[in-house]
Amino acid sequence: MKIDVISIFPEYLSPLNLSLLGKAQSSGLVEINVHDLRKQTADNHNTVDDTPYGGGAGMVMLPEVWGKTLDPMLEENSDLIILTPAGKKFTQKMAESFAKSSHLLFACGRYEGIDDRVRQHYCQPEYQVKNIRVHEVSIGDYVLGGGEVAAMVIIEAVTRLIPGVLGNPLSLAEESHNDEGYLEYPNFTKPQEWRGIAVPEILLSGNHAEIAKWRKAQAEKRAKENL
Ligand code: JBK
Repeated sequence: MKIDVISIFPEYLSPLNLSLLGKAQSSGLVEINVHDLRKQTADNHNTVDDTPYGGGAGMVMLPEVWGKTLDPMLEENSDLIILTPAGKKFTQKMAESFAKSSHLLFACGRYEGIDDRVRQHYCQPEYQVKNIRVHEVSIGDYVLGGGEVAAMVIIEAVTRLIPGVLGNPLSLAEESHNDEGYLEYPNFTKPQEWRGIAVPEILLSGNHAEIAKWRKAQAEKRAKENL
């Protein structure tokens, strides 16, 4: 899978070279390139934004600098992902779908976002016929300084689903067949008693059917409490 990330703070994305993703890159399973949006600016000040038409607070990113940056990167069969608090909420289902793509391109906006004509432009039929899909995605209802961290969240969730990226493929199989509530039961390891608190008896019983039932009940209880 090829991943391009466009940002005015490319250094902010350096964690992508660490850990699991660093290994996935050296092994050739994933190729990540981070691009500086300011490389395509036309003026001495490297301007990337301007005041919004219609007034209001903040600044809006200029469409032309995005167009110049994206045009040469958008080859056939690409998913352009625009990070915005107004986007569709990111889910595991979306991660599974993006994991099947050959090319993900993340547009990280800063300020009040990117001029909407950028999205409109790449949604046009000439791009659709090239199998270029545009997605506006949000990782949650809170205010971030920009889309960089959101892009990293999505990249981590997606790349670990690529065969060979995860160290232990068994943990993937377990997640998928348990689907939703897979991480939601409480976990325990050694020692059997810690600071006066014992591990629930059932987990020491060796009765796998009863353990599965107990975990499901615990997960449901937690889900209710966290509503
Ligand atoms: C937020 O993806 N997001 O969730 C996001 C992207 C850019 C700015 C934001 O405030 N929430």
